[in-house]
Amino acid sequence: MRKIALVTGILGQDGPYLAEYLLSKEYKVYGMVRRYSNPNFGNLDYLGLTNKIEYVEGDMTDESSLYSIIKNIRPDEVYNLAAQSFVGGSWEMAKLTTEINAIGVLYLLNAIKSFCPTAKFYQASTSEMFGLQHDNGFQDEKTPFHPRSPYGISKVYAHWTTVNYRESYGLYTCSGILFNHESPIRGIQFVTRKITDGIAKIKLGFSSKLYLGNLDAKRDWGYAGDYVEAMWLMLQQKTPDDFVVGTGKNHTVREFAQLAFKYAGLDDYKKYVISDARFKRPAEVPALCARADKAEKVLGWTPRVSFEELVKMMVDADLNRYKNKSKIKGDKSKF
Ligand code: NAP
Ligand code: F7E
Repeated sequence: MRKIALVTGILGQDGPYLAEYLLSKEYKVYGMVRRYSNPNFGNLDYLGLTNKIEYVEGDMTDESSLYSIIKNIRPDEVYNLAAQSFVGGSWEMAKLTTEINAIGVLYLLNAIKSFCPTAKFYQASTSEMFGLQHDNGFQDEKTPFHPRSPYGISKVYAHWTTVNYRESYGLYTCSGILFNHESPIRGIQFVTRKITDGIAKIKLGFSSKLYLGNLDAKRDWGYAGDYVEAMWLMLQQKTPDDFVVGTGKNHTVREFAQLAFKYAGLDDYKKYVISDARFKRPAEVPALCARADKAEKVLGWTPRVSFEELVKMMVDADLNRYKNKSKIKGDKSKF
């Protein structure tokens, strides 16, 4: 019998990589999509997966849709990747962010508890829960949380609800505390993809400048294709638990930009990058870096793609995209 997995957030960045991984393990994969007049299957298309997935319509803010999906599919594993995941936008959309990322998880866990309590549940938690750390050191499963945005706060709620449903009802629930992970299908608003997309536009003459916010922020950036394996491994253990997942190395936004520009043959990034207050946040998370020893010890997980390989992969992908596009007039940096 093929195992059944339900993946919420299937159209985002991680959904397609996870689906690809699960399909390689012969799972039947159901992907939950919101109702749109024109849903965007671009990321699934990019990996050639669009026709390999069964789609179900549901929304994290609509309890009854989640109940119906769990009742009808009765999944073996549920991967909750759906979220309003853009930190920068979460101040402007604090209520929506909370409804999707926090209350939505409560609805989904209640659906599992009521209709399919044997399902194993993965919650996409985040290093943003650590937020402000004063020691400029490493964060692991024992590090106290200090979220700095409505996004981070919503994820702390979802994290503790995930833990609480394990402790209260004996459900198999895991919280994967993942640090930043990127790829050629990363959303265009996130800084890494904004940089590589911007470089491709500059390199091919579609644009001349790149507008960024805080260049001194430090992040632990890994490759999304590596991180979905950790999600799956968490649900294959004898007992459910929570894990930090990251590379253990961090870099500033400036270092990412510098390397990416250089790799594209544009030696001096300073000629192109403009500091723009629009992209600074009301409260910044200055530096994050994972200590993922537990994931390595218990799950046997380590990242494969290095920072340098990741930067190159993303620059190459965006250069190829723009080589295939007709010339866009003007310099309209929207984000
Ligand atoms: P992403 O690209 O933003 O994808 C999120 C997906 O959630 C999108 O496909 C979106 O659907 C869907 N979604 C949003 N609101 C929804 C709603 N109300 N109902 C149903 N679906 C909804 O995010 P990602 O980078 O793949 O990340 C996956 C998960 O991991 C997220 O929960 C994120 O918060 C978390 N996370 C990400 C990172 C990272 O570095 N990438 C690190 C730690 C944790 P539409 O396509 O319809 O908009
Ligand atoms: O910002 C700085 C910004 O938006 C990274 C999400 O997947 O990872 C992601 O959240 C850093 C921040 O990612 C710009 O201020 C400078 O310090 O790429 P980001 P994020 O906020 O770390 C975590 C783990 C998640 O869970 C989230 O869902 O870069 N930065 N200039 C900029 N950021 C953006 N977006 N745009 C700029 O122009």
